[in-house]
Parts: sequence; structure tokens; C-alpha cells
Amino acid sequence: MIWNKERECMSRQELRELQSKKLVRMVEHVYNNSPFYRARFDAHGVHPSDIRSIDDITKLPFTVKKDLRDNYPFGMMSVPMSDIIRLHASSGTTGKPIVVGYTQQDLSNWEECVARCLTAYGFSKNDIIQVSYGYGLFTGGLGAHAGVQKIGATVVPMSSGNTQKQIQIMQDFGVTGLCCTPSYALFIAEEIAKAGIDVNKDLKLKIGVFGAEPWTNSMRQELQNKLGIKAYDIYGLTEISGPGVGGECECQNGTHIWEDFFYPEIVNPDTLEPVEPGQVGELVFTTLDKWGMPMIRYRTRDLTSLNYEQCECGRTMVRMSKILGRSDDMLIIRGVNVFPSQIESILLEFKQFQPYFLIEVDRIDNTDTFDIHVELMPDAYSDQISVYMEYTKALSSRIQSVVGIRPSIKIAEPGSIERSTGKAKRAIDHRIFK
Ligand code: DLL
Repeated sequence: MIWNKERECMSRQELRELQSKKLVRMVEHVYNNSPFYRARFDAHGVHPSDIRSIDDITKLPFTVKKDLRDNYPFGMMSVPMSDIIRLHASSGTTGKPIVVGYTQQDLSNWEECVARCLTAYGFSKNDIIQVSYGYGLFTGGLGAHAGVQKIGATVVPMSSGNTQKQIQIMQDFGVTGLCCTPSYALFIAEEIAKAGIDVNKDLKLKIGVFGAEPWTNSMRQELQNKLGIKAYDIYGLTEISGPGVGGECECQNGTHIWEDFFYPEIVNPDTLEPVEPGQVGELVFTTLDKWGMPMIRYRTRDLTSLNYEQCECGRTMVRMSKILGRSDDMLIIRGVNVFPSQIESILLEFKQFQPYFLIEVDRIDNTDTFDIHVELMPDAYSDQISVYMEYTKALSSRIQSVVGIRPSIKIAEPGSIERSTGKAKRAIDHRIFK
């Protein structure tokens, strides 16, 4: 099913015309109402009159996370605070949080985007959907919540944590859809198995809506098997609105970006020039219909590629490949780039190990150390140390062949690697403090 066929399936030419019209309007809005953007445009030597169509977008300057931090809390708003009816914030790991304000119209557009995603996953008003993303300043909970209500399904506003209760409610209420981070879904699946619940007989769960952190297709397979569901990707970020900037369709062949609301570009993060079509680079968004706090050419730091070929589902909106990671999550170890998502998919090939891991990097005697903590599956325990050595050797060799450097595999106590109820922490880099 398609929530808004007129928009989601519009011809590329009509879409471009709509984007052009909306960009011109947005640029005028920010120039006239945001002291930040007026100063930024003036310094860049660009005026709204230079922007006549979407093709002119590259004339505009970029916006980065530091701009939001420097203007904490409300310096990026483009409407009076009396028109802002909701605030969200993203904490990040360092520095001040970034704050986003929404007008009534912004919330309604956001809902529309989440409704498109949920409908594409196969939900309808007959579903009961448990939202186990955190509610609060994080956009996950309330964002998904509004989308569920918009399609007329029943929302169960659980928020994250209290896993036993999550499972009980899932069972008692006959929940058909689960929205949470993929790492929390994995933890829920582990607890369901421990409780001896049969996902096919005792639960009605059929669809998972997973996002807010990178996850691989191997993890999709793992979650689908363990929870007896079809697992779909939902993408978004606070700065651009929250969950639902894009979502997968039934073809699961890329995440459709709702381009009538968010204009995506892929640039080379070093030169900031557009990459060749289909190439991986940094994703940049311009909001085309967001009034409280619009973003012009916002550099997300997310690394991905875009595919403009039409999808078999009939939607014409561009498809984004799975996010490889954020450029800030990339570890450079002995000169080699390592993404936690690469480790995730390799680890899932090994049935002796649990699907949880923690990368720990340090610098000792001027050399980078690269440890990966993993846990064994209960049936992989043995009295013989040689068995463990065989497992760890096989895993480190496989990682070396894919990533290019050999980690030291450390077997952790069962259950000692943190089970996350939100975004998982996959790496600790002690070098930052040295
Ligand atoms: O994570 C919004 C969200 C909530 C998306 C619930 C999906 C579901 P932030 O906390 O601002 O917002 O973090 C945004 O998370 O730039 C990506 O690096 C990452 N991210 C979000 N969705 C995905 C995804 C929310 N589906 C940052 N795949 C983004 C990979 C994702 N990474």
C-alpha cells in the first residue's frame, strides 16, 4: 500500500518542479527570518534572487552541527518562539546538545512522512504498534507515535527499557509491530528466547521498524529469524525532523527519501563537491517544507549513496543505500578505516559468538591496539582452551581479510557486553584522551 500515491509516485519532472518551487520559498523564508542564515548567505555572497530552481542549490553555503551548537538553544529558529509548539534535542557525545523547534505545520509534515513509511512496511489501521524508542527529547518515541496515530493504527507508547514488561505487553495486547533500535530489538529477542516464548505461536508480531543507528543486512536476517518478523529500516535525524526522513518499501532495496520534503545531495566530505551518481559520500539535506528551524545544505556526516532508478514498488522517490556509518564513527586504526558496521556483519557469520561486541582502541608505545570484546554462545563453551583459540583465530582472520587489519579478540563474560535499550555504543577509543 502507498500512503500518498500522488506525491510518492509523482514523475521525476513534476517532483523537480515542486522542489524548485519549495526551495525558492524556503530560501526567502530563512533569509528574511533567520539572522543566522542572512549573515551566512551574505558572507557567501548569495542572495535569494540567485535561487530560481533546485539546480541552484549548490550556490548555497553548507550548515554543520557546530552551527547548531554555537546557536544553542534557540538561535537557529526562523519563526518567533510563539510559533514553536514542540522542542526536541539530541545530546551527542560531546559538547552542548542541539535543539530543534517545530511549528504546527512542521509536526504535521513529519507525521505525514512517518505515515508513508509505516504504510510502506505494510501496516494499516488494523495493527497494534508498540513504540519502544525512547520518548522525551529524543525524536524516536514521539515521532513514531504520531505516525502510528496518523495511519489510524493503535499505538502502545512503551518508550525504551523495562524489557520484561515490553514482552508481557507484546504478548497480552497482541502487538503486531515493534518500533525500536535494532540493538534493542536484539536484546528483546534474547529475553523472549530466555523466557521460553515461541515467537510464532505466542506472539502476533509481524513487522519491525528499526533505525536510529547503523545496522547491516546480516543483522536484518538475525532479527527476522529471532523475532519471526519482517524487519524494515527507518532513517532520520533530529536536525532534519526525526524518524521518517526516509523508509524502506516492500522491495527492501534501499530507503526511499521523501524528497518532496527533504532534498538530498551526496558530496565528497573532503572537497564538498558532488560525487558521481551512485558513489558513496556524505549525505547532505535541505529541508524544503520545514518552517520552525529549516536546514540549508546540512551536512549529516552519514556516509551512503543514492539510486535514482525507479523502484519496482512504483514510488519514484530516490533510494538511499544502507548507511555505512557516520564519518565521526569511523575509527582509523593503524591508518586503516574501520566501521563498527563491518564488524557487526562479520560477527554474525559466526555461530559460536553472540551478536554483541565492543571495539576498544588504544595507543601503546606509539602503536594502535585494536581489541574486540565478544561473548560466546552458551553451547560454544568448552573445557579446552584450544577450542577458544580456534574460534578467536578464525574470527580475527576473517576480520583481517575484510577490514585489512587484525584485531585481538577478547572473550568477555556472558552478559557483560552492554545490552542497549537505545542506540548501542559499539566502540571506545582511548586515544582521544591521550
Ligand atoms: O536517531 C532519529 C531516529 C529515531 C531515526 C528513530 C530512526 C528511528 P538522532 O538521534 O539525531 O535522530 O540521530 C541521527 O542516527 O544521522 C544516523 O547517523 C543515525 N541513524 C538514524 N537512522 C538510521 C538508520 C534519530 N536507519 C543519526 N540507519 C543519523 C543508520 C541511522 N543510521
